[in-house]
Amino acid sequence: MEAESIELKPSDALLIVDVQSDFLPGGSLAVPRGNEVIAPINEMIRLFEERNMPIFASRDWHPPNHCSFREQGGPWPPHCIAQSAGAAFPRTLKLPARTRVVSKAMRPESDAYSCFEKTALTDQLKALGVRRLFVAGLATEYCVLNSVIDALQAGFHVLVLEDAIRAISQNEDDIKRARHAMVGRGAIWARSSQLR
Ligand code: VGL
Ligand code: ZN
Repeated sequence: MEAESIELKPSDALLIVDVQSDFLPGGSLAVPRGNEVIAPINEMIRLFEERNMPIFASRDWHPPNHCSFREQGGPWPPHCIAQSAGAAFPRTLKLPARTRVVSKAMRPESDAYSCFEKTALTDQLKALGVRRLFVAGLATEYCVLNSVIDALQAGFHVLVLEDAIRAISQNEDDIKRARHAMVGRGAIWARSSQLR
């Protein structure tokens, strides 16, 4: 059976979560097959560009002494240090110049998996009249999960594009748990090829 198509509406926005070089193969906190999100995201960018609809890209933008780094007692290797090559969006990701960039977790003492945490994203979206978000990016069980939960909490309709997200964990149960946490709160699971 063919999946239903999803018609884009003027009140939609695309939210690309943390597609940064450090999260791609070869990066310091590589998400396995993270590079596979780029092609479907580029296709969605094209659709949103055609209609001149909002495109947001979040980025992890840590100071060199960030609390999530192992040297500081955190769980992660250093990654996405502000201004570094690893924090940059990859050249293969075709972000238009008008993309609204949301930087997060910029202070040494606090981490933020959600791009809504201590950012102006909710206000920016509401100011643009956005009601529905198409979410893609990295990583499924961290920043995608927490951003989707906060988006739903803020009252947005959320579609998660399953072919345009990848997880750090390769454990199917972890991935299932993340999906259930999103769908259980009202997120819609979809594929980028359904967008029209
Ligand atoms: C992320 C781990 C650490 C993410 C950010 O973007 O999912 N994961 N920092
Ligand atoms: Zn981080």
